[in-house]
Amino acid sequence: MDAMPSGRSKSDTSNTRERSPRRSRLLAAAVVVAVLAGALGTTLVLALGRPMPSLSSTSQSDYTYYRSMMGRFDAGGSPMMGGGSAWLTGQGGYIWMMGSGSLAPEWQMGQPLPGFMMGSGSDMGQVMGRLFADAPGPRVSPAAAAALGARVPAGATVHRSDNQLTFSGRRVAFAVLASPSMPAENFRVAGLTDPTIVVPRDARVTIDVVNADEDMAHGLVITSKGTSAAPYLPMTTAALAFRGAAVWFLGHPTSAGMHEATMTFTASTAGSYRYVCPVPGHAQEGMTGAFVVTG
Ligand SMILES: [Cu+2]
Repeated sequence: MDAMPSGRSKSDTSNTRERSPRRSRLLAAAVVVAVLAGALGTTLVLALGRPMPSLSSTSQSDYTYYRSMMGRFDAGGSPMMGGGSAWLTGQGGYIWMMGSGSLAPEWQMGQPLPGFMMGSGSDMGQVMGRLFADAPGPRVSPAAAAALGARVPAGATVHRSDNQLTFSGRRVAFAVLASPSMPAENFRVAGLTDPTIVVPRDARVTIDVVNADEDMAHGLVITSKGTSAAPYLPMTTAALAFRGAAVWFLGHPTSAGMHEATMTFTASTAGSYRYVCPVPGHAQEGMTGAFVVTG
């Protein structure tokens, strides 16, 4: 796994999102908190301006794991744990780190992870993969994952010469393996690599995502735009195409198996979209493909 992909341009890492009025109003208060929090200053300024979604029932167990992991940092007497500790361990910090059905984790949009979490590592995907290796949730064996990545889903037609997978019905379900062919960064779907996926409008889409990479976090997000504007950080310029169309990241495997998560959404608007791995740099390295909703 090449932790430092070539071809990054400095401009790709700039944060071009617009500040909302709500966020602006909160800036003054956020700066005060940021001073207290020291190393987490930038984190807090950005995070406090966001709406706070409620956690779904499925994310509650993740949140419990998250709080316990962050508590270990706190107990270790990390120097950053001044005013930032409660915030980062709380729901705001959880969303900052883990994302939601509509909000990207800030670290996948170019904000640095807190230094105390990075340790001696420098690659955010590797750090998150390691921190969340023991996170709760479904696991699959490597053999079962390989079978999922090769399986042609019900109701789908494989067009191998076009590298395309086409669904005809309104019930769409398929599995995606993230980075099964290391060191290549790509997705495996129905035996294809980064295929174009075609579904009819209003299809109810369920995607099973498995992280098959031994030392790296990966995710799968369907974006409203292509990746060309910000190839290193696609989520800085592209919103989610459909609410819920995101598995922001999965930790790397352990002896318990590979992490698996499921997203479900309705492909309500015809158009051409992209699926990407939102971890910085991964789409640029090849973890992306077209997602087409026919009218
Ligand atoms: Cu990835």
